[in-house]
Formats: sequence, C-alpha cells, structure tokens
Amino acid sequence: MKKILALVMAIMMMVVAAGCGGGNEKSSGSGSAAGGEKKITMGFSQIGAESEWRTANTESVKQAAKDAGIELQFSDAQQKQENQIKAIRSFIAQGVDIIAFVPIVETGWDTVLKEAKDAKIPVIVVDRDVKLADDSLYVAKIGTDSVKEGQNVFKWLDEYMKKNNKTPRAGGDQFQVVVLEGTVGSSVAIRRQEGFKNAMAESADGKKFNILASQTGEFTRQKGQEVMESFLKSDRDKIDVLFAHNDDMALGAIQAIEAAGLQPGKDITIVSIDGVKGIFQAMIDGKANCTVECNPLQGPLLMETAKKILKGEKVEKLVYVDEGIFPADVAEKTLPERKY
Ligand code: GYE
Repeated sequence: MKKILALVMAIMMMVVAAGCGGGNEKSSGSGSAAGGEKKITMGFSQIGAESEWRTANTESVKQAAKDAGIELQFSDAQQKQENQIKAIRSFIAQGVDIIAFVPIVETGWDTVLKEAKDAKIPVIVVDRDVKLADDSLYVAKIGTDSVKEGQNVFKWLDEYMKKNNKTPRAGGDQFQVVVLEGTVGSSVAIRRQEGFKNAMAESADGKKFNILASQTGEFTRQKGQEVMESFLKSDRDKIDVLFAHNDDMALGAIQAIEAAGLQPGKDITIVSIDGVKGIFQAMIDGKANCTVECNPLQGPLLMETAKKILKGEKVEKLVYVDEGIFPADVAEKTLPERKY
C-alpha cells in the first residue's frame, strides 16, 4: 500500500513539474505575442533623414524592432529638437514601456527626461550623446566613439601625406586643411572636431597642418557642396585637405571641387567619417581617399538592451558598437560586403 502511494505521489509530482516547465517556456517567449507575454512598446524619436548613414540607422532600428517582436512608435523630428521633445512627451502620455531617442544636440534634455523618469519610463540614448546635470535620467547609451573617429582621421591623414610625399600646393611648410562640420551643437560634431584637433596637437607632425577654415555643412550633401564652394572661392589654390565630419558632406564637396576645375582625391585629399556605400564608390573612382567607419546598425543592440532593462536585468551604461577604417585602396574589395 505504502509503495503504491509513493508511486502515485511520484507520478503526481512529475506531472506538476512538467506543467510548470511548459508554463515557464511560454512566459520566457521574449516579449513576442506568441510567447503569451504583453508586447513591449517602444517610443523612438529619430532626428530625420539628413544622410545615407541616418537612413541606414532608421532601417536598422525598424527591422530590429520587427525581429524582436517589439511594437515601435517611430517619430521623425525633421531636424528639430522641439519636435523631439514633443514626441517624447507624447510617448510619456501614451504610456509606452520604454523610450529611445537620438539627441540631435547635446543639451536641453533635462526637463523632458525628468518627466519620463517621474512617469517611470526608462530611457535609452541612441547614437549621439547628451549632457545632463543628472545622468540617472537615462538607463543606457548605445552609440559610437566620436572622439576616436576624429583621432583616427588625423592619424590616417598624417601617414598618408608622408607616405605619398605630398607637399603643400601653395608652397610653405604647412598643409592647409578645411573642415566641414556636422550639426552645430551635436555631440558628434563637437567630439569629432575635438578628436581631430587633439590628435593634431599631440602629434610630432601636428605643426605641418593648419586648419584654414572650418564651418558647418549640417551633415547634408547639399550644404556640404555649398560650403565647399565658398571655401574654394576664397582659397581655391591653397586647400590641400578636406576633412568632412560625414561622407555625405564629402560627396557634396566633391562636386564643388570638380566644378572649380580641381581633382578631388588628388589636388585635395579627402577624408570623411561614416563608411556609406556612396563614399566607397567615390574612392573606387579615385575621388576620395579614406573613410573612418561609424556604424549605424545599432537596432539589434538597442532592442536587446530594451528587453534586458524591462526584465530588470543590469545593463552597461555605455556601449560602443564596432568600427573600422577604410582607405581607398581597399574600397573595391570592400564595397560588395558593405551593408549600408
Ligand atoms: O555621422 C552623420 C549623421 O550621429 C553619427 O549623423 C551620427 C552622424 C553621422 O547624419 O552622417
């Protein structure tokens, strides 16, 4: 009798255990509707569509949300911080589970992020940096290292000029550099410039370079072309180097340089940042010399981080995505592998 009772109990325990197992599997269905969990809603405020890079960034976020089964409320700010603030307020009012945004500029976010915190909605900063009095207003930042990108631009440039026995076009002992900067007040423009200048100041060869002019081209092809035209109007026969904070501005500038009767990539050495397909083609055509990669494919890491935060898991405060450097001589081989 005792034996039968023990057997019945053992069988019962097995049934219960199996039931629990099934239940667990269901609830760990990583937020997908099929998993029986409530679907996560993310409010995402994007800056706009100023560059090829930005388009790739937007696509990455949208695709990754789909793949992760996250409902994305996507808002395009058309290059205006006030539109981003409005979007974040509307995400709060809707009661989304989590907010992510690309800060167009560094400052001016304290109030709205405090409102998100008070509403207990976690915030992830994507791509660019924010400057806040209280860093606890966001949980994590996913992006790229703009200072390092600027440093890498200078390092590549310094070596390239030496290796190719370049001499200043207008004579003298200094290369004349013009810079097309990104959006005024954006962390990316500030830090890329800082990284470039610091590397120049620290290098033994730093004195061989002079920044002749530096102005914003707002990260767009159109503005890059216009500003390059004005640089060429005053210094056509002096400019040795163009450093563009992004590839799109370099692509616009190439047109201005050709229109001025000069050869881009030869008369003027061109180095920019991002690594979009357009600049790879320009390098293959001999019209640009190097791109320092800035990786826009941040969607998957963003979704993974969002899920961890909502599960109450600890996440890194700052994560940088991987990036490389691509001079013109590897462009042809690399272009087919480029994803953006
Ligand atoms: O380099 C530029 C874009 O914030 C890193 O913004 C990003 C920059 C990127 O529009 O092309």
